[in-house]
Amino acid sequence: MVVSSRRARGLRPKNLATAMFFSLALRVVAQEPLQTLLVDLDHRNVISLDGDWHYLVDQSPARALYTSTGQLNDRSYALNEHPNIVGRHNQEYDFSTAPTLKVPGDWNTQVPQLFNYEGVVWYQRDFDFEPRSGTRTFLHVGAANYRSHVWVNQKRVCDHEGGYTPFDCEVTTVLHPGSNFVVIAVDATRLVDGIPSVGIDWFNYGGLTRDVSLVTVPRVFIDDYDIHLVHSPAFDPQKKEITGYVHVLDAPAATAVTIDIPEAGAETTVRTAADGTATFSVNATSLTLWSPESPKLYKVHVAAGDDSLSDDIGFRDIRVDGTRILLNGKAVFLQGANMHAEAPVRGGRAWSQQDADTITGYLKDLHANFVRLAHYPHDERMERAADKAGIMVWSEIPNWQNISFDKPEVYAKAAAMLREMIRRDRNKASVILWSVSNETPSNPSRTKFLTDLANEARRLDPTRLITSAIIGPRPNGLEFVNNDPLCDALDVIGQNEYIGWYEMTPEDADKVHWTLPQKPVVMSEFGAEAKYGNHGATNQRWSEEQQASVLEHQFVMLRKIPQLRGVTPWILMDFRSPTRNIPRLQDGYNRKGLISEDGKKKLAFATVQKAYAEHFAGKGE
Ligand code: GCB
Repeated sequence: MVVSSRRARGLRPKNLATAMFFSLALRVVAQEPLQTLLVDLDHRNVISLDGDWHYLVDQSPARALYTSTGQLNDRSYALNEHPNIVGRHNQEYDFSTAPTLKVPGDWNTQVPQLFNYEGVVWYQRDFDFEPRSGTRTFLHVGAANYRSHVWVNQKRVCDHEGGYTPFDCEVTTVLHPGSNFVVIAVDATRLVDGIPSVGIDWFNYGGLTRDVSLVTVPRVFIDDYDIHLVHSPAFDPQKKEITGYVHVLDAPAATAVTIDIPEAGAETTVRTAADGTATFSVNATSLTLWSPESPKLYKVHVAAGDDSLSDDIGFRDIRVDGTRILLNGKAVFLQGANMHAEAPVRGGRAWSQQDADTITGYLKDLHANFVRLAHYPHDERMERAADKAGIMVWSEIPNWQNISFDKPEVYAKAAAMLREMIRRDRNKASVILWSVSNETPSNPSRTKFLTDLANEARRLDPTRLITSAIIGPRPNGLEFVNNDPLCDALDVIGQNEYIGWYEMTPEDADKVHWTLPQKPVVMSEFGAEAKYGNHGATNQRWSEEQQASVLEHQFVMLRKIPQLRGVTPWILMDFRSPTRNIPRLQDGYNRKGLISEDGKKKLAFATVQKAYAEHFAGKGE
C-alpha cells in the first residue's frame, strides 16, 4: 500500500506527550486506496537498480528517521549531504563512504552484526538517468520489509507499508539529466497494529528484499490488466473465450486497446471508457487449457497508444462444485506442501530465479501439483515458475494469528495488501486460491474483518477460490469439529492441525474423526519436527523416523475425510524462526521441513513422495 507523504508531513505535535502519540500514530499510518501499481513489470524494459547500495543503520529510536517531535524527518539522511570536515561540523553521516548491501536481499544474512536487527536501515545509491519527453518514470520496489520511505534527489516520493508486495513511486518530476540519487529508509520494526503483528513464527528479514528498478512508460500507459478464460456460471469445455479488461492510465475516452494472442488465434481491438478501462471478450479458436499435466502459456500482446507489453499467460477454469474442486471441469486433488520464502541452501529471503527453480524442483520431485506459499506473497518469480511447471498455488496475505481485528485502520492495511497481491498475480494461471488469513482466533470482530476481506477478494477476482487456514477448536476426545463461522465466507476450507506433535500421539490420528463443513477441505498444515540426520525409533521425538511416522498416520486419517481435496504438510523446507531455540535440534530453525535448510531430504520426504506417487493422500471426488 502506498501512503501519501503529505498526510505524514501534516502531523504537528505540540509537546512531548503529543509527540509520543504522534510517533505512535506514524507507526499506524492511515492507508490510502491503492495507487498506481504497474503489473507485468518483469516483462517491461527497466533500468535495474539492483546491486550495491550504501547503507547506514538508524538504531531505535531512529533519530535520523523521526524528528524529536515524532514526525518523519525529510531533512536528515534523506538529503544525502556529505560531511563538512573543514567548516561547520553538522553532518555526521556520509553514504558515499558507508559500506554496501546487495539489493535484492535481506540485511540479516549479509552483515553478521545485523543478523537480529529489526530497526531502520537507510539505503542509498546513485544512478544515471536521461529523461525523455512524453514519458513518466516510476521507481518500482518489488518488496521491502516492512515500512519504506523513499526520497529521490532529496524529495520524498512515497511511503509504503507491507513487507511482501510491490509498490511504485512516481519520480517523473524529480529526476534530472545525469546523476541522480535515491535514499530509502526501510523499517523492519514489528508493529502491534501491523500485518503481521508482533508474534510470528518466521524470520523477520528486513531490507530491500526484492528487485528495485526504474521504469519509464509513455505518458498514457497500461498499468493493469486482467486476461482470463471466461468464467461462466457453468464450465463449458467448448467455450474458448478469453475475456477481461485492460486499464490505461490517463487515457482519453475511446483510446484503442489491442489484445493479441497469436497462437490462440485471438485478436481484438476495443476502446477505453471514461475511466481508462477497456473490457473485452474474444474467441480463441484453438486453445489448450493450462493444467499441471499441460502447463501451456500463451504469449499475450497488449497495446494502447504508445504503450505495449507482452505477457505469458495460461488459461484455465477453477471452481467448486459441492465438495469438489474442478480444474477445467475435472475433479482435482491438490497434492502439495507449504513453503516459506526462504532461499534453499544459500539461506535468507528467497528472491532469485535459482531460488524459485530449486523450490519448484523439490515440488516436482515430491510429485506435488500444488504449493501453499505461506504466509505472505512470495517473489513474483515463484508464481512465474509455478505457471511454467504446472504447480497450482495458494497465495496468502500475512494475517497471521493475532491481528488487531477491531481496528478499521488495520482492516484498511489488510485490504490494501490483498489488492496489491491480486493485482500482481491475477494473470497467473497457477494461482487458484487467495487466502485471507492463517490461524486467527475466532471472535465476532475477527470473523467480520475476514468475511469482509473474503468478499472483497471475491469482488476483485470472481474467477478464483477464496480460502483461509483455520485452526481448532480443541478436540473432544478423538472428535474434531470445525464450526468456525468464518467457513461460511470461504469457497475452500483450509484446516490446520498438529496431531502427533503439539497434541495427542501420532497413532491417535488413525482413530480421529473429523466433522467439517460441506465444502472442499485442504488439510493446510500438519507435521512434526525432525533434525536431519537424527535417527531413532518411531516414538523418539525429533528423529527423522518419528516425523515420517507422524505423516504416515496423518495420511491414514486424512483419507477418511470425505470432502478432503488437498493436503499441504508443514513444511517443504526447514526455515529460520528466532523462537525455535532448542540447542542442537532447532538452533533457530523450525524443523518441520521435509528437507533441511541446506537441501537434504529427510525420511519424511520419501513418505510424502510415495503417498503422492500412489495418489494415496486423497481423491478429487
Ligand atoms: C502453525 C502456523 C505456522 C507455524 C507452525 C508450527 O500452526 O500456521 O506458521 O510455523 O504452526 O510449526 O508451529
